[in-house]
Amino acid sequence: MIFRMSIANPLKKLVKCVILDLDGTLLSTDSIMSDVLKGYLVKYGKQWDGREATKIVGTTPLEAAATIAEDYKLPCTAEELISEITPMFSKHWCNIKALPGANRLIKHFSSHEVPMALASNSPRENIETKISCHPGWKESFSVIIGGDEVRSGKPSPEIFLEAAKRLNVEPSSCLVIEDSLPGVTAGKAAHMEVVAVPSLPKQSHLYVAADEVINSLLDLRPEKWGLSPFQDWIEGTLPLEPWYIGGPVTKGFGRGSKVLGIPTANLSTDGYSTLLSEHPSGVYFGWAGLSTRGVFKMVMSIGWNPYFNNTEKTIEPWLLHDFDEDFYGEELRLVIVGYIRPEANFPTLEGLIAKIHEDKKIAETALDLPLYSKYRDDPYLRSSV
Ligand code: ADP
Ligand code: RBF
Ligand code: MG
Repeated sequence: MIFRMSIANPLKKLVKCVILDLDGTLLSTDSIMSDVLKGYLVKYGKQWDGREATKIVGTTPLEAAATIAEDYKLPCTAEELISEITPMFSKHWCNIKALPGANRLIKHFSSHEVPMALASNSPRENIETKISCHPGWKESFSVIIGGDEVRSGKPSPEIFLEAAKRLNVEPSSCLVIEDSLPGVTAGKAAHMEVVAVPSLPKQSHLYVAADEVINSLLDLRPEKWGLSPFQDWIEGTLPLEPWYIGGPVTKGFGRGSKVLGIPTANLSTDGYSTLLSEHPSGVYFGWAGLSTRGVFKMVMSIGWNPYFNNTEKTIEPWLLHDFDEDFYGEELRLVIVGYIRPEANFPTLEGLIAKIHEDKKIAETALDLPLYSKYRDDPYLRSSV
């Protein structure tokens, strides 16, 4: 089937199948991994500092173990580390959450009969255990291949070539979706199309080999690859399972009103680090409740503000109402109901400002749709502290 292309979504290449990586692409394995390693290293009197994350993402279990054993000068071999850590890890297998957009993507491709393969460096048995905790996943994959079923794992193309063979398609008809650099290297070496979804922040510039780099699975546009587009976008917005965040309005960078003419009522991220890390950076919208002033439409960014390149992930809600005074310290409650776009960088400040005004229009209109307007009455917005 041929879909009409827009200028924003030109057709890149036609594919027939999708090959997915698991850890860091569909599952948020990294945070569980860090927790387990933290606990494990304590035994040796060492402290996990998270720096190794970039080095081990996408490597084989043996390579990852060797890196850790070496970096922390552990008195054990990589094999011993794996056998000690596996039982610690397996307790958590069903606590590994699906990444935002993973369930949506799997449902979409399986209902449109796009064959899907799962190709992961982790052993086949572990893959099976991890996906068994997510209803509907196992049945959606025509092919599942683990790192123990090939001679060499990613970055070798072998695992992807084997997946194409079992799917009975040419490698050039496969679209690989990967979060890691070794995975992207493997996909390109297999002569496949590769979409990178980096799992670690601020790394996208490293993924030059990928055919496209997106910020999260929410940004995947299957029609760019000749596949059926997602049908859940409504008037430029993607409805989400609502999520909630609140607290007293704090001082931000002091530039929203001054530099952009767009005030953003910042919330403290204390106590919300897990929630924030679970939501991809990007532009969202919803409803904002101020304890003494009422409920207002709201559009916001979450992230590092690429134009300003902040070091902290912040929440920047712009309430779509003219207030005649500041309201620092007041309790602000947010219900986030939809997604608009990933954060972007802009060549000029005017470009950024114009885009934020476009976001405002999109949010303002969309919030009148019954699907979003119903949350205006959510008791969370009006409840006192
Ligand atoms: P800061 O960097 O301290 O957040 P801003 O220039 O972004 O400063 O201004 C944000 C402040 O402006 C908010 O904390 C709030 O007190 C006030 N404010 C006034 N109108 C609005 C609005 N429509 N949306 C958000 N904040 C507003
Ligand atoms: N900052 C960016 O660097 N890139 C963006 O794409 C971006 N989008 C935004 C969208 C909305 C709706 C809002 C309210 C803010 C956005 N910002 C973005 C953040 C803006 O830079 C931030 O509010 C200021 O840095 C104030 O601290
Ligand atoms: Mg602000």
